[in-house]
Amino acid sequence: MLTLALSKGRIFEETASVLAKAGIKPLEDPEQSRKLIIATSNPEVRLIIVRASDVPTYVQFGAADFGVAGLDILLEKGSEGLYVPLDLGIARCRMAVAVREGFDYLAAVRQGSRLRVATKYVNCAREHFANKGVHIDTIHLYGSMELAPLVGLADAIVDLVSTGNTLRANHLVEVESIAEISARLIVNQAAFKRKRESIKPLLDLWST
Ligand code: PRT
Ligand code: MG
Repeated sequence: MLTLALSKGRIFEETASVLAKAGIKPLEDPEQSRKLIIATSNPEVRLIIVRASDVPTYVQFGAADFGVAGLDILLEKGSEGLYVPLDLGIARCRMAVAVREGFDYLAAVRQGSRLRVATKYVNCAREHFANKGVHIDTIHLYGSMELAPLVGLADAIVDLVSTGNTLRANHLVEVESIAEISARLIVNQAAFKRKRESIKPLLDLWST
């Protein structure tokens, strides 16, 4: 039996076509069902539904053999114990720095001001600004980062942007791009050795 860890929402939706390539069809829709373990048309493959940021944890500990995780999550949490063989090219976006319209970010950086940065990607933010030589205080949020600059909680945010609609709707502007993001297949290293015969054909299908 192979266990694949996925998160609901865009990762599940966009992974469906990748799974279909290998003839794997979930027997229930996780958006409708409350089940956290979902059987598939392939009796040897089941899905577990977890929070996006928990996918690497399940795979690292071998509770799932493989999973689909955004590069954002991997950059933030590291990928120790994981084999990351494939960029699935789905759930694309970019990690970026954004500020309130009218906030003079370049001037703040030039003046060496200490910036307050709200984000769920604290490690990525620290690394990005350290590389620029900009001092920051990070404020760790779990969602709705876009609100922080509007109510004076932060000068800037580090968040994911795809269409840019959320930034525009909240009068924020992107001032720097940090990384291009897409979803990666991650595999437990021990499982990859032990279950190579069942995992390898899937990897071959998905890498073409
Ligand atoms: O929502 P929840 O708190 O449960 O978890 P999550 O937000 O981590 O999961 P989910 O399903 O929203 O995202 C899963 C993965 O999808 C992320 O880890 C990314 O790798 C990828 N992804 C791709 C995105 C986006 N695009 C994206 N646009 N994740 C989030 N967003 C959000 C972004 O944070 C911002 O609030 O969408 C908003 C911006 O979108 P635009 O189109 O308005 O620019
Ligand atoms: Mg989300």
